[in-house]
Amino acid sequence: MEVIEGVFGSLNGRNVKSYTIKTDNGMELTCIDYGCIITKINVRDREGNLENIVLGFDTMDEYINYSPYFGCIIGRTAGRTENASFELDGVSYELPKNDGINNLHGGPHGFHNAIWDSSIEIQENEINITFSYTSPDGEEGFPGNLQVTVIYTINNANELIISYRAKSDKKTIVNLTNHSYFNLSGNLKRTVLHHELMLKSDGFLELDSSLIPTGKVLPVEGTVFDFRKGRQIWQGVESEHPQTKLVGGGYDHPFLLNANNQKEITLLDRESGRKIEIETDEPCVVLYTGNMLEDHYEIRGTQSQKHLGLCLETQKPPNMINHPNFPSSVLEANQVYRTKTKYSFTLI
Ligand code: G6D
Repeated sequence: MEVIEGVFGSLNGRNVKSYTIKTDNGMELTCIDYGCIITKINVRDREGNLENIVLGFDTMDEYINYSPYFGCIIGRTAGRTENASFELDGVSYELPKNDGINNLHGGPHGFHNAIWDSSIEIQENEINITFSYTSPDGEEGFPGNLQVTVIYTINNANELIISYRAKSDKKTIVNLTNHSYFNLSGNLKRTVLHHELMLKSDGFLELDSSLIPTGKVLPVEGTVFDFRKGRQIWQGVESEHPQTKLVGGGYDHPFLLNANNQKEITLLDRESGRKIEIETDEPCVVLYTGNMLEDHYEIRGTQSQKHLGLCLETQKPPNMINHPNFPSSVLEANQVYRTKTKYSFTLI
């Protein structure tokens, strides 16, 4: 395996480091310590063409000016928090209202635009990039000094494993994810409308008009939300289902996973032959099909547009902080938060 370290740019006088990892089997991944952003993943198609399969930029200015969370780590909390507030043990905490009256993805100064400390460990068949960040008590309204570690492991099996660990000195809430937008066509030749997704999920969370989960689980049976046997994305984009129309034509929904670490998520593109298999220990994955991607900027020469990429954000159900029916995002003082998601890049 090969590693190239470099300087991607700078922010407020601090250099932003980049790491490019090349496996012995044709996969390349570049990430930076600003938001732990994955800026590029190159994998081969069935003809052997090595092309990029994620939405990303090559300059800090583009990330700062245009990026809707391309490739970054989201925290302290993925998704929307209703009324930008939550209560723990009778104490109410107020978060920034950066999505109408709600909080989105931990606020405007969340983990996505922090510069993390980073280090690299090189082994024969895998490379570990460790990002660490201390979120001070009260940052973006969250209680507790939270120490976070995210490790990107890239190995010669062409896998990316993201391991999350966090610990707080006070009771708080934590719900981390990676917000990469995938497009398996290669160098954004096509949208994701004809990508095929398989999800082992019998139910998804209904959203209200401000995209907050209502707490109601809707069965996928007989709807365009049924991905159990595979489905192409355009079917949801063109659907008249009130929930697909609510989110701008497509999906932006948390799906409850029936299983963990059993190839529960598969995304494939038959034209290129590329496939990603995702396994996680998280109870939920948010499928977001880029319904709100804007078109006033280019991505490496391709005009941005709706459905140019899709996200599969493994996490706990958003906004379910103390809900009796769902896994909670509450983290007790000195409890260790630990989750892991594996992405395997292969061919059909
Ligand atoms: C939109 O509703 C979606 C979110 O799910 C997504 O994370 C964001 O765009 C980038 O707000």
